[in-house]
Amino acid sequence: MKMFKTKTTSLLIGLTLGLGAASSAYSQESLEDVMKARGLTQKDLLAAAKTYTPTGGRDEYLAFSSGGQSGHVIVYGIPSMRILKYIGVFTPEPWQGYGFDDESKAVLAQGRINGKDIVYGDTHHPAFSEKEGDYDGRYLFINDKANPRLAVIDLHDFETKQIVVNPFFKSDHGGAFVTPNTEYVMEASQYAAPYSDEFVPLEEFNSKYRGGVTYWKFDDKKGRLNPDESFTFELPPYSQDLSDAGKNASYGWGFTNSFCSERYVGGIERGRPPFEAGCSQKDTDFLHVTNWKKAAELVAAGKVKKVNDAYLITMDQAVKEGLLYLIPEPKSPHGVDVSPKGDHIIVSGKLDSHAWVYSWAKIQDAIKNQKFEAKDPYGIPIISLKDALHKQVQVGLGPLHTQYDAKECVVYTSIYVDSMVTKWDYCEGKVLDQLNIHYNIGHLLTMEGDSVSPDGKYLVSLNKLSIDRFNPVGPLHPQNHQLIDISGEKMQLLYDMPLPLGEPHYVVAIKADKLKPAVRYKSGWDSRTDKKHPYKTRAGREKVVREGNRVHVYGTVIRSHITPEIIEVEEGDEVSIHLTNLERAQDEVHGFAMYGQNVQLSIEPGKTASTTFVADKAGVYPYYCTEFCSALHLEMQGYLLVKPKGYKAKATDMQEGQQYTKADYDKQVKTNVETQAVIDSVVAFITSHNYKDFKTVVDLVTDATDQLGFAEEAKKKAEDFAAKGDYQNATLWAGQWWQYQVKTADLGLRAKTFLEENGAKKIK
Ligand code: RUQ
Ligand code: CUA
Repeated sequence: MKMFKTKTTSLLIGLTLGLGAASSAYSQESLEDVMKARGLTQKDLLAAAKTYTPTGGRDEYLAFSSGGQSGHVIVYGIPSMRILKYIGVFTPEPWQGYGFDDESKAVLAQGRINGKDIVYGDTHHPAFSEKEGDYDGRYLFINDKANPRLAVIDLHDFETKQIVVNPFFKSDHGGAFVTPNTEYVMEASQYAAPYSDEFVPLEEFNSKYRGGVTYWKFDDKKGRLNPDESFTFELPPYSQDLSDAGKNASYGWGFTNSFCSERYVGGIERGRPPFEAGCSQKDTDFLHVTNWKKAAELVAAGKVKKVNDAYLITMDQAVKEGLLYLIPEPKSPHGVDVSPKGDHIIVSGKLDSHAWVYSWAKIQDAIKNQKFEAKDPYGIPIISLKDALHKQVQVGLGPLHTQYDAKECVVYTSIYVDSMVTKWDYCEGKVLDQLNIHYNIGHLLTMEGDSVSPDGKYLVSLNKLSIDRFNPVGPLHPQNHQLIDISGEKMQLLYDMPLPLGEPHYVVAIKADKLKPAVRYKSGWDSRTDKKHPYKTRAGREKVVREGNRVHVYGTVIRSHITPEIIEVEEGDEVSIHLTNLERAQDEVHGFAMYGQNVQLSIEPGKTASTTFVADKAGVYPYYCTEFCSALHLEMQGYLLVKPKGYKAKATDMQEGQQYTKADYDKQVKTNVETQAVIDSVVAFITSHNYKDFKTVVDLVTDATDQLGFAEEAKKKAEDFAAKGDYQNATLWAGQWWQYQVKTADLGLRAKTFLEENGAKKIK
């Protein structure tokens, strides 16, 4: 222990004197040597130079990927392809305390279905909030296909704030797609089912099973979806698929694909041919065109009835009001993607080799002139293909999704069966370039590719299979995201990134500088409700409040202790521990884990997080901080003592492990005086520079000042005990005084380093 102290002190001094004097040991090898040793070509080097991001470097774009079956969202940088974060959405995630603290448990509980906790999601399509059709960097939405739900993630802190359950569907796929001013978020069903939770035999499929598309109203002020103002279009049981919101020319409209418009129901065990046979008989399926703008007006005017406590626009009403049309589209289509100007809509059929380009102007004409070729069995008018089609273009076998380039008329379509990306011109209808990928591409994304102003630059191919691309890791392979440079005429493959967390279906990428994430919360903040936490606690105000057998602990965490360090309750008590992180400095997160109670919190600076459990068994329950937050992190610990009912204390005094004398006290004080000299020199450096111009440094200095204040208090206690000749307590408090000094110095040194690295100017 003593040795450690001296070591730390000299370390501090060392840091103060000569920081940044390392880095001399680069060997003399040349680029050619490395190329030879690793078997790299010129082309490889070029690709590497386009993705390599030197230490400290940042990415130009941030990609938000669906986490597939993991129920999370994965955030990575482009072009470096470095993973930056997993965001817990539908699934508990212990690092973030998601699904472990009371606050996030309440978010997950919003996603219960029929009273059942659903603790995973099959996430498919993330979507950014938009302003005038451009990503505004404020929110991200994502759907869960298995349990028809949508989640709202606030990009101010990258946390999930809300989960809503669809009031009608039993699965979804065509979500999340956002209207140009985030008025609504689209969620289309996938597998038709009855709208009620009752049993309905499959024999009644055509009459009682339904699909649909829900437009979830987004309340921009609250940053939450509002079920009370949301509405759903009842649709035929056609297995609705992907959707997209119209923009510019097609603003106010939404587009939703379908497959299996045959309405075929399989049943191998009943002797019926399987779904796949009956669902691919017809040459075309239907694109559903819905007018959400007019529908919203009907809802506002009180003209739409509620079913299941939510607005439902029946097919009859939609047809009568002219809100719903069908257009034939290629066999078993998948993606539907509206062009940036909103004047074209591209659909590809998985079982076709063409991409079909529809003209919005033609569709509008047909609607205006009430020119329909027929009605479907539910009375919905069908616009004929020739009255809607602009072009049919041969792009390859199994086209799925299309993304737009910054260059007008240029798009990229993923070709699943042929495993390639086709670059083509949808105005002229000609193929421009093709690139093989490995293997079986699903979605693809270009930078800001589904906004009104795509950036082009990079394309990421989301491959369903990775087969032999990476070191084998057993039968379950990672997915492969391949980065492609699309800035030139020819596409160039740059990089393979394995993604080992579920099957990410879709990814959206945003210019990094559009995001303004916080580094801390306002002190005592409930991050899930975005309000002051009712149990927020300030330094020195920690307390334990008991009402009957309900115990609330108002605690704090700061380097390097948890207050309280000893919590005493009785067997059978229901205990809530609320911890507020008092730090302001960036990245000073504390964790909180406890033996045997399924407790793991992540308490970021400013946050208050709570855990509630019943202390049903008498015993000793150590707890500690789970983030290596300082040199004395391991000592950031405590005990929950659950006493048997009616327990009477037997022992009197603590059994001290060590006795201290005046000599020990003097030695500690000497160390402290030396440490103070280090602190003073750091302070002198900081205050002699324009540190106030650096927000990060100001925060560090605020925290350091706090710690120094605590050091003062501890110093006073030590001196009082010494004056009374109680060298036991005097030495211990002198030790605590030193602890606060170390933390002050640590913060100070970080501030000093920051100033040095960011070109602070000397002012005196
Ligand atoms: S999916 S590979 Cu969007 Cu769910 Cu297309
Ligand atoms: Cu706080 Cu470790």
